[in-house]
Amino acid sequence: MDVLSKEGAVNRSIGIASVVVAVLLAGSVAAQAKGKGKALPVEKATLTFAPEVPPPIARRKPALVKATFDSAVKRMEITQGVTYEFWTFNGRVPGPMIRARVGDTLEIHVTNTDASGMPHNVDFHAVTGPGGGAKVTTVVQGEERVAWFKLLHPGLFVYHCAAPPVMDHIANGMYGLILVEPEKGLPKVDREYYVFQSDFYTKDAAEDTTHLEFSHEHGAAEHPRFVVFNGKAGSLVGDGALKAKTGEKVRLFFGNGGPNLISSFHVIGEIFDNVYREADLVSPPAHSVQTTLVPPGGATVVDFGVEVPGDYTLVDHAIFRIEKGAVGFLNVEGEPRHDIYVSQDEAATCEGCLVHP
Ligand SMILES: [Cu+2]
Repeated sequence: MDVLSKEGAVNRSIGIASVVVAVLLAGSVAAQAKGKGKALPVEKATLTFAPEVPPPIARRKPALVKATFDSAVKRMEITQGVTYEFWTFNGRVPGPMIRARVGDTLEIHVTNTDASGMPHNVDFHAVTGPGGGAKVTTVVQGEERVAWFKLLHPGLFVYHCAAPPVMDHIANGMYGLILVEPEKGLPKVDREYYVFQSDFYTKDAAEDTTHLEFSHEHGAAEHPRFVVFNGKAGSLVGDGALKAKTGEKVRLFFGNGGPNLISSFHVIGEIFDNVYREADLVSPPAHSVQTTLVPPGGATVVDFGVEVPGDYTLVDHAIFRIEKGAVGFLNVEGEPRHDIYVSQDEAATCEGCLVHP
């Protein structure tokens, strides 16, 4: 099997463990895909980084969907001019987004290139079984583990590292989203984006510092220095802003890694046409919603049409958090709609305004 062909990085016991896992899944799609019985189509997952979303699933039958997650520590900006040692999946925060379909089997390869020697793993909230897969995907530097998980429930799910201490692995950036489409897929929209909120905790430092370090103590006290979208203050500002045109329907796949804060997710100037509350893609969505709650380890899917051109602001409506980075923009281009939004005077911007550019 391919797990054994990896250039000596995988030891024999891991190979045997993988065989055992595959045998235990005998009769399952994973075993079938390995030549026992009717083969399932095998496809490599299209992995995207926020704010990009993998394309909708066109097929209407189950498949074996393969993905590889590598864990590593990487120094990147957390806000302009200030770096932080993030713990990452595939070198980014949040990690890649996976898109699959209910009934698919996820074949996940988990590797570790973290020179610190820390173990890492993946707990997929989309997975049914102990630890969401964490228990069978724990790896240290140079190892690879493979596991097969049948995706029994549709929904938008968070995944995260759950190696001990779990709060440190989440607080440092090891999370992301997996979308499991319902059998018939999701209603078509014009644009889809991946937005992920999280809070970061750093040691006290001088105002002019250019590097910040993690503080477990501030995490335990739930005292964040940053609350951000897509891993960095300002990731959805300026050139990073999301884009749309008037008349289009926009969908946001929104997750919250926490580790501590519940998001009161709101888009200033918009009302959500559809909210798939708690990312439940089975029940009918709620309509005409202003703000929706997204807990740590939870997600939501919101759809809205954009009618009026201009800048729309993504916030956590626990509004002090915009000073900690929880603000982003959606720029909408198009012709004015004076039948919907009109004023006597031109728009004016207040000095220092963080939400109305
Ligand atoms: Cu980890």
